[in-house]
Amino acid sequence: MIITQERIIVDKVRKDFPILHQEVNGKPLLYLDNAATSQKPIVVLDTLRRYYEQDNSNVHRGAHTLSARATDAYEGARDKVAKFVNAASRQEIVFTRNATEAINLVAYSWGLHNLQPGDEIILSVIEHHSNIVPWQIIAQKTGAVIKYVGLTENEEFDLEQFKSLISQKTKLVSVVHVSNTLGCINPVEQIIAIAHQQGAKVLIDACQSIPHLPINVQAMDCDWLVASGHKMCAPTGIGFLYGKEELLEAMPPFLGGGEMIAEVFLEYSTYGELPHKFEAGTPAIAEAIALGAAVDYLSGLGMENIHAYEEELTAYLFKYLGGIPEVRIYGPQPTADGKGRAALASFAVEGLDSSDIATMLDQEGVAIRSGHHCTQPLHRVLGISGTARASIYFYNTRKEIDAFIVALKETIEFFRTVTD
Ligand code: 7TS
Repeated sequence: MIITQERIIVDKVRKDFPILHQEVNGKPLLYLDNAATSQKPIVVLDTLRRYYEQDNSNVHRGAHTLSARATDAYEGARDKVAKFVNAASRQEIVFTRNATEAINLVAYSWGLHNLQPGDEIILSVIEHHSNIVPWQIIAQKTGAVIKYVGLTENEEFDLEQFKSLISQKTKLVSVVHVSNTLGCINPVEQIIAIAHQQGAKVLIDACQSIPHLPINVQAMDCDWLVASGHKMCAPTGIGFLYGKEELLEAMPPFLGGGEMIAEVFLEYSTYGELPHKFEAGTPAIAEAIALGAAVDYLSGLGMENIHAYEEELTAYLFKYLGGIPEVRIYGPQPTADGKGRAALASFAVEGLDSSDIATMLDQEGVAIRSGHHCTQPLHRVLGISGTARASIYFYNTRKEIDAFIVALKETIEFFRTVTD
C-alpha cells in the first residue's frame, strides 16, 4: 500500500487507532506527542488480549501446550524484529524493557569489562539522558573519559568536530540516530565507518528513527542498536538490543537469574546460549508478542511509505509553524519537500514558558510535550531551559496540523493580551 495521500490515512489508518477517536476537554483529541510514545493499533491491542485469553503461560519451561504456544509466539516475535532490522541472525536480538535498559546492558556488560583508565567514550550533546547517564556511571567506575560532539551552526551533529575528537584512544562511540529534540538525522553510516577505522565500537540509539525510517543494521554496520517498542506502535515494557553476534557472545551477562542459565551449581553457574544469556527472569511475553504484531503492522504499511508521508507532513508543519513570527524552531530546516529532518518540531515562543503553552493547548484537545525532553545538556547548550515540542506520526493529518496552528496562535494571542 502506498500512503502518499491523506485520504488513505483518514479512511484507513486512523480507523486502526481507537484512542484517536475521542474528545479531550470538549475538543477532538489531537495527539502530537508521538516522540514520547506512539498510539497502538487495534491489531496490537487484539494481540495482547488474545494472548492472555488463549495462550498465557510462561516461556521456555513448560512441557504443556500453552507454554509451547507462548514460547513459539515469543520466539516468533524475535524473528520478526530480526527481519525488521535485517539482523544477520535471531540470536542478535535481545528483548529488554526499553532502550534505556538496552543501553545499560551494553554499558554494564561491555563497558565495565572493556574500558580502562584513559580510554575515551564519544557521545554528543544531543543525546537523551539514557545515552549519557549510563556512560557517566561506567566512566566513573573504569576511569574512562567522556568526550562530547557539539552542534554545527545549523544545530546538527558536528561531524567535523567528531573527526577531530576521535583517535586510537576512542573505544566507544554512542550516538542517537534521530534527535528527539532537534529532529536532526545524524550521518550514522559515516560516524560508524570513521569510528571503525579507529577500532572503536559504535552503539546507535534508534528510538526516534526506527518508528519512522527503514533500518538495516547490516548496511549500517553498527555494533549495537537499541530501540523502545512503545514508540513504534507496541506496548510499553518491551524494547530490544541488536548486537553483532560475536560481540554479544563475548559479553558477560548483565542480570543473573532464571532463563539465562545453562546449569546452576552452588559454587558457580554456566550461562545459556544467545540471546537467552541476556534475558534473565520471566520476560515481558505478551508485550514482546505484541511488538511482533506492531512490526508486522508497520511493515504492512511500508516503512518507505511512512517516511515519505511524514516528509510531506514535515514540510507542511514547518511552513505553518515556522510562519508564526513569535516562534523559533530548533534544529535544521527541512527542504521544501520535507526532507533532511524528522517529523517533529521543538520550539520556543518569545516570552512564554513552554509548559504554559502545552497546558493551554491541552484545553483545546492538543497534546504536545513541554520541558527538556530528557535532553537537559542540549537545552543548556542552546541556552534555554525548555521547549514545546510537536511530534508527528503517520496517523496525523494536515487538518490536525491546521488545528494545532490555530490553537497555538490563539494561545500566543491570549498570553499577549494578558501581559499587555
Ligand atoms: N533515546 C531517545 C532518542 C529517546 O527519544 C528516548 C525517549 C529514549 C532514548 C529513552 O526511551 P525509553 O523508552 O527507554 O524511555 N524519549 C522521550 C521523549 O522524547 N519524550 O518522552 C520520552
